[in-house]
Amino acid sequence: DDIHKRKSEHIQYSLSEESLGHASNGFDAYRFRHNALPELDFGKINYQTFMFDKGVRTPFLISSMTGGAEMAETINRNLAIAAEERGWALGLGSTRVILEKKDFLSSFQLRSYAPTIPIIANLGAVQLNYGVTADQVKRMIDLTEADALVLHLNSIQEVIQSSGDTNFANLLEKIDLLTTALDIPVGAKEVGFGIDADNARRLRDVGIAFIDVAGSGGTSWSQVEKLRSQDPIKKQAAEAFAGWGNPTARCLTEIRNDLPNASLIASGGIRDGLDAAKALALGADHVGFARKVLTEAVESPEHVVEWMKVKELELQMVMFGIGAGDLSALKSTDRIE
Ligand code: FMN
Repeated sequence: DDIHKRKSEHIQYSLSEESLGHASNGFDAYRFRHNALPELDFGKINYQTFMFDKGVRTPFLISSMTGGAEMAETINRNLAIAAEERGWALGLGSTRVILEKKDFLSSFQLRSYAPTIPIIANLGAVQLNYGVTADQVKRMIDLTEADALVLHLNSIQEVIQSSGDTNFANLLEKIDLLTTALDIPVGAKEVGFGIDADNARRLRDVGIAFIDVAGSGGTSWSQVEKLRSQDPIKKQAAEAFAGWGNPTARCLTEIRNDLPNASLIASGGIRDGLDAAKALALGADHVGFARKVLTEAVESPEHVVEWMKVKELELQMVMFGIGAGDLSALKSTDRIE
């Protein structure tokens, strides 16, 4: 399973409708109650915030996607240029490949395109069971000039992927050692099946500084790997998981309820600025998009920027629609039911 071929196929298949599966993101159960008298100047609505002590123009981020494939270099450059222009944070795809091969390092070196925004490096947590050391992770962070690292938890994906890394035993202990060894914030994310409150607490207890729930409702990694798989047994088993996962909205409400001070990112099936606004109102501090932005990133930075402007306007309109002048007002609104 050549890693570069795999990454290219991930991009290709995750753009197909079938990669969506049929799980819900949970946001349709909520509605905002319109406020006809917002008592606000639309143009003065402000959704700026902070991430890892950096001021950012928006609470949005591009979720960890790609790198290490031919197409990924263009995609990542397009994403980085657009994110810098609009003040979005940028998640990198799994940065493990740069430990293995120097060829694709340039697809992860995006600081020159994105000098001011938060950049988040990414690694499969399971790699800690397959020989990746804290020193190697430090090198990854240096090479990418990242502000933070996020470890992804992708158990089900690894099972369907050919020769996947499926030993997920004793990971908490390894994560604990890693968070102690690093001097930047280390977060944890799923890749589309969600992190619940129990696991958020277990992760917090081993030094995890932020959680990206990456719940269901969007890209389904059992579906993506099903589409790639040549193995008829795995293909059939993957099909049964097309509706698997904890809905993103539910992960947020559970974690916010149990861990009121957790630093929380919402992602997984976020379609638009309305879903994003609901996520913020339900307890998220930031909101991430993956698949939706990928469809623009294969085109050009301008396509990404235009798409970002739509998401920002949708958020601003929700805030106007409920009379929330800034993010703290949106987060404490009682106009969600
Ligand atoms: N998540 C990771 O943590 N690391 C990755 O390397 C990674 N690669 C991805 C590649 C592609 C092409 C896509 C679409 C997603 C990838 N993801 C990866 C998962 C996303 O970060 C996100 O958690 C997931 O797609 C759910 O968000 P969505 O419904 O908006 O797509």
